[in-house]
Amino acid sequence: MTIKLYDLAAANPKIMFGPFSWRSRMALLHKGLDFEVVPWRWSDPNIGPKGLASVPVLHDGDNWIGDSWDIALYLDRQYPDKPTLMHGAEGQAAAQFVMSICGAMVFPGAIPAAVYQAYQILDETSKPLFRKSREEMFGCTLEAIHVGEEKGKAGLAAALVPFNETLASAPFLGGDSPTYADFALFGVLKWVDIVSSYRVIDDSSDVGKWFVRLENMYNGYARDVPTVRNTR
Ligand SMILES: N[C@@H](CCC(=O)N[C@@H](CS)C(=O)NCC(=O)O)C(=O)O
Repeated sequence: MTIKLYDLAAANPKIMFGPFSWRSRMALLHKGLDFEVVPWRWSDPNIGPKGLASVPVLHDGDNWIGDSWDIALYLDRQYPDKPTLMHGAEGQAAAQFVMSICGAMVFPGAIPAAVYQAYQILDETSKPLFRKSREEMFGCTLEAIHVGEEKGKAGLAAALVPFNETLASAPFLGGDSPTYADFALFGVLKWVDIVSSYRVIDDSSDVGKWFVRLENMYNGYARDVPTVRNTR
């Protein structure tokens, strides 16, 4: 049975943009496993026999896994003969460090550009659920968080400074080839990229060049997905 990965979908189900799900998508691609992405909306029922309430969810045989980090650990454990996502404890620590920086800096830098744009592409049933949960989380309205293109680009660029410095001297956070540390950051940026009406990432920066490098890998999988800019 083909592996299934549930991802967050817009009103147009071809547009799937969950930041954590993108971490898992890249992990599956890196391992060279066949998989199918299943669109899931905020208004849909919980997923699988365990009633998992957030995406990504990975369904592989009898296994249902409902957290992106657990999915990464599972894939390396279950498929040790495929390319590794993390080289043991050292690689896991590096990936967790990147995830922490994403939580502390990259998400806060990206949210003003992305969150209201993400809301606007949802189906009408999901919109109020998303608005309520996010407004409770941020303590203000989605409109109050939202910034336009100039501030959106500048806010994200400021949050990416440490990564620019790293990627100026290595093609990937993992060194010569990507590891889960790369996918942890890429997931957040692909979310912003998919939901935004303009290209938020500066393609001329070292992070921008790295982003394009990853988009082009795995037969251009990430490059070729539907976004709000290429899908009507
Ligand atoms: N810790 C989870 C977080 C996943 C998460 O927050 N997913 C969001 C989408 S970006 C979600 O599915 N939210 C649904 C909800 O809260 O109802 C992971 O890394 O997989």
